[in-house]
Amino acid sequence: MNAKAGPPELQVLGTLAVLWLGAVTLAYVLWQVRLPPTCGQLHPEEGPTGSRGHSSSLAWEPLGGEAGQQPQDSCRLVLVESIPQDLPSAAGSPSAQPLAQAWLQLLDAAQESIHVASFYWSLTGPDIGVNDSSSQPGEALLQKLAQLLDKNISLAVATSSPSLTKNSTDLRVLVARGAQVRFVPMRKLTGGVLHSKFWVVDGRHIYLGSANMDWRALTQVKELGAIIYNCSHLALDLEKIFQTYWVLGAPRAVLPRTWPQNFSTHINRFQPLRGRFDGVPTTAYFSASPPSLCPHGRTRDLEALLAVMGGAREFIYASVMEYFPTTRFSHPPRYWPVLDTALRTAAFNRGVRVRLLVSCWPHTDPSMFPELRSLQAFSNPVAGVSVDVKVFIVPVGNHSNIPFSRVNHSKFMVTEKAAYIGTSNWSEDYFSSTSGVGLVVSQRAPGTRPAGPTVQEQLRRLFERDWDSRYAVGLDGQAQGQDCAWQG
Ligand SMILES: *[C@@H]1O[C@H](CO)[C@@H](O)[C@H](O)[C@H]1NC(C)=O
Ligand SMILES: *[C@@H]1O[C@H](CO)[C@@H](O)[C@H](O)[C@H]1NC(C)=O
Ligand SMILES: *[C@@H]1O[C@H](CO)[C@@H](O)[C@H](O)[C@H]1NC(C)=O
Ligand SMILES: *[C@@H]1O[C@H](CO)[C@@H](O)[C@H](O)[C@H]1NC(C)=O
Ligand SMILES: *[C@@H]1O[C@H](CO)[C@@H](O)[C@H](O)[C@H]1NC(C)=O
Ligand SMILES: *[C@@H]1O[C@H](CO)[C@@H](O)[C@H](O)[C@H]1NC(C)=O
Ligand SMILES: *[C@@H]1O[C@H](CO)[C@@H](O)[C@H](O)[C@H]1NC(C)=O
Ligand SMILES: CC(=O)N[C@H]1CO[C@H](CO)[C@@H](O)[C@@H]1O
Repeated sequence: MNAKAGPPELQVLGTLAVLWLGAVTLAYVLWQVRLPPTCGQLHPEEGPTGSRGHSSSLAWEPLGGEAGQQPQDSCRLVLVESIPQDLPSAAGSPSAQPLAQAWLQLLDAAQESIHVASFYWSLTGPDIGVNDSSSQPGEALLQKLAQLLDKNISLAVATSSPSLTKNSTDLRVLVARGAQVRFVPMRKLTGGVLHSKFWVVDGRHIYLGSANMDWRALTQVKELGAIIYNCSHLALDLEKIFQTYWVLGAPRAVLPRTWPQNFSTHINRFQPLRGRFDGVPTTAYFSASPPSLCPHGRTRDLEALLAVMGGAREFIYASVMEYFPTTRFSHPPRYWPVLDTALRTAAFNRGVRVRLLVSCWPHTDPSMFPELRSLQAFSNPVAGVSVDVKVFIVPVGNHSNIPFSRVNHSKFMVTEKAAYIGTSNWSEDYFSSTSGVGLVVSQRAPGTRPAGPTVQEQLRRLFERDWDSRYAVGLDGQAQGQDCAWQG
C-alpha cells in the first residue's frame, strides 16, 4: 500500500501527461500495457451493462472532441459549502455556493428519482431535543423531500445501521410518504460504518461532500462538497457505488467475495472520465472504501489520495477533521504512517509546499497533537522543506446549546493539479473498514477562451481563505492541544 513513488506511479504520471496533450494513440498503447490493479484488475473489454452508462469510449476521447458526447451531458460543477453561523469571513473573500441553497436547487431539478447515501439522519431540532432557529433549513429540506415524494418522485435512502440518531423521526416521516430506506449493517459486514454522503438525482446530477443529513451541517458545521449537474456518465458511475450499499442493505445480505460484473467500472484513476465541464477540459473519477466495497475497476479511496499527493509538484493543501498516522478503533492500536509518509515525501523529495488544516473542537482527542507537532517539526525552510500545520477552531459563541456542532467537518485536499473531495477522516480505519467515497477532479484552463478559474484553483482559494483566517491557529498558538476552546 506504500507504493507511492515507484516506477508504476511514474508510468501513470507519464500517461496522464501524455493525455493532457491529447495524444490518444500513445495513451492507447500505454493502456494496453498492464497497469497496476486498482481495487481489482481492469477488464477493458467488459462493458458495464446499461445503456447510457458506457463510459470507456468517452474516457478515451481526445480533449476537445465533442463527437460521441451525449447532448444531455454538458456537465457543470459547482463547489458548495456551509459556514457555521456567526463566523464572518473577511468581506470580499472567496466563497462557494451555500449548501442549504444548493441542496434545494438540486432537488428542484429532480423529476424522477433521488438516491441518498447517508451516515445518519437528523434534520429537525426535535430529533436531538434542541429548540434553535438554526434548525430551520434542515426542516425545510425534510419538507421538500416529502413534497417530492407526494409528486411521485421516488426516494431511496441507504443509511448506516445501527443508527446514531435513535430519536430522529425523519426517515419514518419519509417512509410514510413512500420512500424506500435500507439500513446497511456495516459493523457486521466490515466492522465499520456507512460514512458515505452523496446523492444521485435522476441518474444525471450528483452531490458529494462532507455534510451529513443533519440540520447542523447547514448552519453550525463547516462543510465542503460539490454538485455536478447534467453529467449522466458520472452519475451512473456513482449510482453503482450506491447500489453496493443498496444490495448490502437487503435482508440477510452478505458481503460478496467478488462483486457481480454490473457493479464494475471503467472510470477510475487510470481512466478518468474525460470531457468538458462548462467548456473546460476536465477529468474526474470516484474512489471508494473499504476495499471490500470496491468492485472491479474501482479505485480505492486511499489510493486516490496517494495518487493526488504523488502528482503534486508545487503544493498540497489539505483540510481534514482529524489526522492520525495510526488506527483509531482497533485494539491494540497500530502505527499507520501511509498518508504521513506521503506528505513528508512530497515535501522532502519534491519541494512541495505542504499545509495541513485540522479541526479542533472540544471533542478532539488530545493525542492527535503530538502527531501534528511531529509533522510540523519536519519543516525545514532552509533546506527547502516546507510543512505547516494549523488547527481550525470554530468559536462556540452563543451556540453552546447545540451539541456536536461548531466544528470544521470538511475533508478535502487540493494541489496545483487536482481537487479531492472526500468523506473520510485521515486515519487507517476510514480506509480499511468504514465506507467512504472520494471525488477527484482536475481541470485544465483552456488557453484560448476566457473561462472561470479551474476547480482546483477555486478550492485553493477557499483553503487559503480558511488558512489565513483568524480561526486557523498555529500549533504554538493558543491551541496547545488541551481543549480547543476559542479564546479570541
Ligand atoms: C441541464 O441541461 C439542460 C438542457 O439539457 C438545461 O436546460 C439545464 O438548465 C441544465 N441544468 C443545469 C443545472 O445546468
Ligand atoms: C432521546 O429521547 C429520550 C426520551 O425522550 C431522551 O431522554 C434523550 O435525551 C433523547 N436523546 C437525544 C440525543 O436527544
Ligand atoms: C422554541 O423557542 C421559542 C423561542 O425561542 C419558543 O417561542 C417556542 O415555544 C419554543 N418551542 C418549544 C417546542 O419549546
Ligand atoms: C403517482 O403514482 C400513482 C401510481 O403510479 C398514481 O396513481 C398517482 O396518480 C400518481 N400521482 C401523481 C401526482 O402523479
Ligand atoms: C446488478 O444486477 C443485480 C441483479 O439484477 C441488481 O440487483 C443490481 O442492482 C445490479 N447492480 C447495478 C450496479 O446495477
Ligand atoms: C449570538 O451572537 C451573534 C454574534 O456573535 C449575534 O449576532 C446574535 O444576535 C446572538 N444571538 C443571540 C440569541 O444572542
Ligand atoms: C471523525 O473524526 C471525528 C473527530 O475525532 C470523530 O468525532 C468522528 O467520530 C469521526 N467520524 C466517524 C464517522 O467516526
Ligand atoms: C452536526 C454534525 O454533523 N456533527 C458531526 C461532526 O462530526 C462528527 C464526526 O463525524 C460527528 O460525530 C458529528 O455528529
